Amino acid sequence: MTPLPLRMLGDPILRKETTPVTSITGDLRLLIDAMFTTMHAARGIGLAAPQVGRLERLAIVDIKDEPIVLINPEILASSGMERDEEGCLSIPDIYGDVDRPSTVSFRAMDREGNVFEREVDGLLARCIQHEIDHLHGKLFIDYLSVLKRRAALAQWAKEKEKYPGNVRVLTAEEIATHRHRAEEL
Ligand code: K1U
Ligand code: ZN
Repeated sequence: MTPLPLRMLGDPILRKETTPVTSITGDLRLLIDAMFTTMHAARGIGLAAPQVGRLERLAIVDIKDEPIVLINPEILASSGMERDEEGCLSIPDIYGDVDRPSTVSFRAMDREGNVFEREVDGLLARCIQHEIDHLHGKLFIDYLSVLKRRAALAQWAKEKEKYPGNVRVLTAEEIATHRHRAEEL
């Protein structure tokens, strides 16, 4: 499956609210598969539909070979607070420390349409919160202090020149490296 082009900071779709998914169709499953291919080729641990130009309320995460599909995810409860570094496939090479609840419980639907609930912590909790934010038009840079956000945006002003039209098309080399790694598993 071919990776999808990634939308970069500056593309208005990243600031839009998504629309809840009402039925699990073959097209939705194809989108999920294409998102996994894209996320793995881009070396990410999560990906939300707006990052590939879609407004379905859908995200995926994969930390340590545990792929999770999140359809219409919602946080039910959270506790604790932890500061850690985040990155974003839509803002490559920009990182920042973000405070987030360290443990969250959430409800979502999987690719079969089954509703499930889970409590998670650590990097998985952080990644799921980051992806749910994407589904509501929010980005990790929104949590930075005014000074740190200004510095991040100044750095991005240079980086973004690599992405004409606010789109990142993965190179054949990036895709081949991902294929090679996938075949080894
Ligand atoms: O949604 C995305 O943009 C994917 C993003 C997920 C994420 C990473 C780190 C913390 C929270 C959410 C990425 O996969 S960025 C690339 C990455 O693998 C990474 C970057 C920093 C720390 C850990 C992983
Ligand atoms: Zn992101």
